[in-house]
Amino acid sequence: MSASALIAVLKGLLDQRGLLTEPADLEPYGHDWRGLFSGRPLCVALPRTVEEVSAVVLACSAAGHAVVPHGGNTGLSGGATPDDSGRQVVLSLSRMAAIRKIDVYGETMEVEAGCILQTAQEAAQAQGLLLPITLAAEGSARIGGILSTNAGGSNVLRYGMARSRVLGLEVVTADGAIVRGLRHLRKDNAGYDWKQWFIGSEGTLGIVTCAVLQLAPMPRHRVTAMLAVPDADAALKVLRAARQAIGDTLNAFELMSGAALELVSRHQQLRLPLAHSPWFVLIEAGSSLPGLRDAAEALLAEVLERGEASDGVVAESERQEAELWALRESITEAESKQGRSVKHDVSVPIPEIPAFLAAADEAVGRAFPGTRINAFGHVGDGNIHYNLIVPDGADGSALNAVVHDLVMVHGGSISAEHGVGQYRVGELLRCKASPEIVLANRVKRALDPAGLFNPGKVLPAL
Ligand code: 2HG
Ligand code: ZN
Repeated sequence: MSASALIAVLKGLLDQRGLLTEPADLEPYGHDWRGLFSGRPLCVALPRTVEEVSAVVLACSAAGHAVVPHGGNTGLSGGATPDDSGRQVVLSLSRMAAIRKIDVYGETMEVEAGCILQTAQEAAQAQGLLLPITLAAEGSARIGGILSTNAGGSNVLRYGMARSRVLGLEVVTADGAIVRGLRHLRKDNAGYDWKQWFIGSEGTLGIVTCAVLQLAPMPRHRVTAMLAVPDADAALKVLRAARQAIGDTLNAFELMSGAALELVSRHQQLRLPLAHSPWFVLIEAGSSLPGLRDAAEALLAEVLERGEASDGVVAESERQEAELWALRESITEAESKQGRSVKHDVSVPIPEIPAFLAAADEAVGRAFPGTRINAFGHVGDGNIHYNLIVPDGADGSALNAVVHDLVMVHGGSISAEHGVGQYRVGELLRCKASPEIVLANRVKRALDPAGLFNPGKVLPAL
């Protein structure tokens, strides 16, 4: 079937606003947030129901055109950007954005894939509940993209990755079948837990259209503190002290280099509440029981006394809390204003963090003088964003190899929370053991034998 015939079929399946074909309308779907990846979609389909998603998938399959699912386009690995063949159909879930149900007894939410994370968070909060997925991009990221990439964020330490919130899923598979698994059950061992195949596989195995998410009680008290620490080793000591003192309440334990915060104060005009230090940590804890603030202040006094931290501030108001978080969450934007960056979203076992950082700094400094290291991350779960701001023309692949080889030496992963997309396919094949790649290819062939969904993402195209 020709491309124009497919467009005519899709027009017939969708309502008036359901298909974009004009170049100006396609433009935002042709590149990622960073402007690193670009492509040319044939058209953008915007279905309103799961039945329409199924019909679009079947039409594309019959016509031999690949489908590229698209959420809020906040990904950092190019997973939602089509190729430049001009043949791929982008499938945006943005019009399937309803919150279908909130169950206050079971603490669950049934939400469609196109719902923006922040909207879902606010709906949970209105019922006195917490949707504990927290990301810098939560104002634009959509539930479908978050689940398809198994997004992380700053609360993984307490609440786990996006995967761990999912009780039920509805997906459309490559044969157009609608698989309805929207169960609100914590316990469900009736056969394979197939929803896990679609979470984190970045739209390469099927289209997530709706999910049941496990919410949590909303902690009524919160405390946020920022500490200056001399080195990464001291940050781990503070983490251990915090785990022992207030561990069951710890939402987030973030690490930021002094260099990262220098970028933030330069480009975002945000003021640091503490004097310069090589490293900083940002700690957030939440509890429904009183006394958290006293415990946090005692913790601060203890780590200052032992010299594990050199300075610290506990937020006095919600506004100050927001200001502390703004520093952490502006790093990505400040980095993009500084220049071209080569990102590494890596994780290592927590005790390896200081040794990994030292080895990577040394190797990068030796092999690529002039590179500016922008290291920060979610140290409480071992995820470091080891980003390098490089001169134009720098060889990104060579930098990746140096950093990722060290990640492997330290027992880590080359993709902690941002997925593989198209950015890391080569490095995944290089770094992951071949039986794991063979297994992944077998799953891909079983669920999507014609390579309909998001070809070239996560794995090379079939
Ligand atoms: C964060 O932790 C995000 O702020 C973005 O995951 C990380 O820009 C990055 O590399
Ligand atoms: Zn992150």
